[in-house]
Amino acid sequence: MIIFPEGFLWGAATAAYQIEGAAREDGRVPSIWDTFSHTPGKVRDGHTGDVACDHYHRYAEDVALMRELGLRAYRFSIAWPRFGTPGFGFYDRLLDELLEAGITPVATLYHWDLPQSLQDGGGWLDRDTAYRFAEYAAGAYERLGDRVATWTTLNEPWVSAFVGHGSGRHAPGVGDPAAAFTAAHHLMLAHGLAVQALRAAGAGSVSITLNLAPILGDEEPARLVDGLCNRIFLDPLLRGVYPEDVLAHLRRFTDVKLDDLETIHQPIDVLGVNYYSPKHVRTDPEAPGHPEHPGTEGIAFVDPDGPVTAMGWGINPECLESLLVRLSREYPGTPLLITENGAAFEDTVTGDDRVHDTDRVAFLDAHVRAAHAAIAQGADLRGYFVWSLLDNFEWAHGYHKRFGLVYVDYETQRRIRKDSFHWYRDVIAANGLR
Ligand code: GBH
Repeated sequence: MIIFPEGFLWGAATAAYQIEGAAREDGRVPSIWDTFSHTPGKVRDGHTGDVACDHYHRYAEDVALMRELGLRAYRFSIAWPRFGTPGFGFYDRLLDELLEAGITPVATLYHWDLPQSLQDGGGWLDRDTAYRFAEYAAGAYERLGDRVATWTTLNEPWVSAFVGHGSGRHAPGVGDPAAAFTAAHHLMLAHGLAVQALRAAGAGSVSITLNLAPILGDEEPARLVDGLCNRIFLDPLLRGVYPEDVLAHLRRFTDVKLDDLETIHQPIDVLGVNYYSPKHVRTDPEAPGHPEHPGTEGIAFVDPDGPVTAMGWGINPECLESLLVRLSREYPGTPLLITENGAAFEDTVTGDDRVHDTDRVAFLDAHVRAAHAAIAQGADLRGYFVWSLLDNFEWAHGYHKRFGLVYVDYETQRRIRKDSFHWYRDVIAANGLR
């Protein structure tokens, strides 16, 4: 038997734009993802988050599913575009429902839905956006702080910076290396200012979630790419410095003002880790570099040679284990939460109304075991959240990729529990697996 520490936080995660819908209700203002998804050619088949899983109206049914799963915690995001509007009351209702069900709420303040009005003023390329974010954080705390257990400032600043501004595959769709690095720094500043604002308002537990990827392959390029993906956030957040090699990239591409490290280096109570797959690199003098990794001329990003998910991402649970062990050794003293782990596969509903997602069960099973192995090696891991509770709007892939424990029929909004839902319920009930 593999048994987790008592009080281990078994959870599931979602994000506002991916599930809520109700995009024009109760005063919600447009975000960069409304603009982006409504721009032809940006999202597969022109899908948008206008309706999504209609969770804004169906939250009670969805919390009932969480209760049935036995979730100890639920990680959701608050839509900045609803802040200061009557629709913000949605989070009052959601939180009350969660607490009623005995589920611990973990709230993320920014999961990529920047108000379009702020984008029009420069978005993350403008320092001022970081100050606006801190004001929003304080205001959200004032409204909801009595019921949220842990506040997460940002979800995956790497994606906001380098996918949003480097390759432009995500909103706001900018393709400019200078913009990517500038956004990365301003996101870090926003985090630091928001932590200060949350603390001043009385918040107890504060965190940030990073997507971290072990980099496999030739040593020299692996080290460089590790800097650009992982240490560029870990070191300022947890050590108060930009590593020398990363600083060289920042300085090569941008003249943004960088002397904010004291502000960025705020103590946090827990580090959220989103883990999906490692990246593989190789030295290749011919390689042009990768738009999401500016500064990688001469480095080839290669496809994994083992099994992959429907996203084409390699399946590698050992890398979750090594990542957690590395974090606990190189950045000791900060408890860890796996705030996302999961996989998309081609799910089909069978005649008897079931979804036999054996591949997802195997994926989750292997990663839960890897998490346990990391704990056995001393990693201070406090919880594990599956991405995702529900199938949802998978950004540029629209509704074509399904990550949920629960299948969503987007025609009827009917929810169908997948086999992985039943598997996870058993894991939570046993606090482990055999
Ligand atoms: C998360 O981001 C998001 O937080 C969430 O909203 C989203 O729905 C979920 O994941 C699923 O996509 O091409 O093999 O090198 C995921 C961040 C960064 C993970 C890029 C995969 C590329 C893997 N992703 N990474 S690979």
